Amino acid sequence: MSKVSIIMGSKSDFPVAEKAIAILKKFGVRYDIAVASAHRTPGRVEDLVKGSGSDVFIAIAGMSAALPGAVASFTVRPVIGVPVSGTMKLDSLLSVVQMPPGIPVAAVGLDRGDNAAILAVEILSLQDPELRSRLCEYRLEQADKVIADSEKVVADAGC
Ligand code: RP5
Repeated sequence: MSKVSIIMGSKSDFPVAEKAIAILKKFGVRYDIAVASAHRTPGRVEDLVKGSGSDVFIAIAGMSAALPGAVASFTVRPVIGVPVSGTMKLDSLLSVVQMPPGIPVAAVGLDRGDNAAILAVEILSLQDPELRSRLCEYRLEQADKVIADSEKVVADAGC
């Protein structure tokens, strides 16, 4: 059974979903993915959420991005919203962040499918020590990269 369900408001959101998929694959977390629009197919959103056995949802949407909030309205499991950047940028960001009291959505930055997946893995790691140790390794990998980048910048600058 999937641990994370990714729902996109449109197929056009797939490039953002791909970032989440890459992280979930890296951590060996089972996931499923579907397209369901809060405005165009509200009943499908409800069916998908209520029929899902996943522990965490990642909802990806742009423009008037109601999808993460709609997903949250059908479950008490954590929902991570990913605003997709369009021409206006702030529209989707504010739509995801500005939830009314009582129905929270954890919002990540514009197009940050990767961060949504990392946050999902962090939530799952609360009950999974193996996942937690992989997260610690991932942090070390990032730190090593910063140090390597710094050394390269210094070398390239001829300091
Ligand atoms: C939103 O509207 C979708 O999540 C997408 O980001 C945006 C545009 O959708 P399409 O017109 O590409 O289907 O509902």
